[in-house]
Amino acid sequence: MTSCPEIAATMMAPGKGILAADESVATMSKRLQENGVEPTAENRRIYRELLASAPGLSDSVSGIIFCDETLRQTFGDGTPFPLAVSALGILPGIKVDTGAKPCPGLDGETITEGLDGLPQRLAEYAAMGAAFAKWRAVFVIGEHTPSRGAIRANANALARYAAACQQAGIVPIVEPEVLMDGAHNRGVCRDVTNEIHAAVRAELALLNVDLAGIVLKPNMVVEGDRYIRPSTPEEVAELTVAVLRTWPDHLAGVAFLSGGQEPERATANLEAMQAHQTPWPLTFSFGRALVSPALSAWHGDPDLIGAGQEALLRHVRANGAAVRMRVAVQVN
Ligand code: 5MM
Repeated sequence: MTSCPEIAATMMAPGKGILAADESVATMSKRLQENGVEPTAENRRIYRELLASAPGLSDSVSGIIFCDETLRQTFGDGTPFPLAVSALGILPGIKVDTGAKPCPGLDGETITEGLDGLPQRLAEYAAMGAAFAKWRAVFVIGEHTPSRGAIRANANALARYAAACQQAGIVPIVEPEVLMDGAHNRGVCRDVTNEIHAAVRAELALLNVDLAGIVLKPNMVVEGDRYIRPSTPEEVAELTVAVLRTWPDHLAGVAFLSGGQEPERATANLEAMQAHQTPWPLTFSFGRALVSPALSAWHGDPDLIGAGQEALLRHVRANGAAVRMRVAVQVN
């Protein structure tokens, strides 16, 4: 059996990132409808097959995160998704949280759920071929948020999830996301992200999670979407890397979420990060910044599957190229 550190190293292969195609049924249905596509299970399946089968995707993508529905579906030729993507040289992953729900006791804040029965679900996903998993905790910057209670509760849940994954031989992607919503500047985002990462690290340590066998999926440190001046890629990179330096050298790697940034901005920020020397690789695990252009280009038209794939590949290649800038820096 391949160990978690070995799988994590494959996920962080030089020049590659991870595609987040794990929208829940509700989110995916909403996005299909926004693009004029009927939100049926079959249309969700066709769309995910469009993404996963884009020619040459594995040149820049090491893994794809799916949701439960997709993992149980098949390609048009009848091959189950996990086996089909494995045959294409891509690791299949599974989102195992069941969503961020209102947290009792914490007005307006959420706790991500999904721990009940998790070991059993992980065993089933492993048998289906899943190599890694994902769990996302969500934090909102407000006048009094995120509270210490929300940070501690979500950090603990992330650690329990991560420990359960490693016990099942599945690499956990640990995703603490500070949303971009708000009028705060990037310094506030840095401070909040720092506090959350410290809590997550402490909880991971208490449950003996091996950092060499996890992939951290954080937000970039950016200003809120209602702040007056957008930060430059260099400013984003400097603060983001400063926060990440609090993680030990043996962390397998960092794969950023895009968080609603324009695709070009997310890529430029990722590229700027590569100028910083770090003990772990920095890559992408974008959702919207990769799949939104593909969804708009396809918009449910069977004749436009190729156009959807081309839109995906354009963005995937751009991010792969951004990540390879670092490889060039390291080699020289
Ligand atoms: C693809 O969206 C993921 C699942 O979202 P829902 O459970 O809300 O439907 C999401 O967790 C995603 O993997 C991360 O937020 C990263 O995606 P972005 O678009 O922020 O890069």
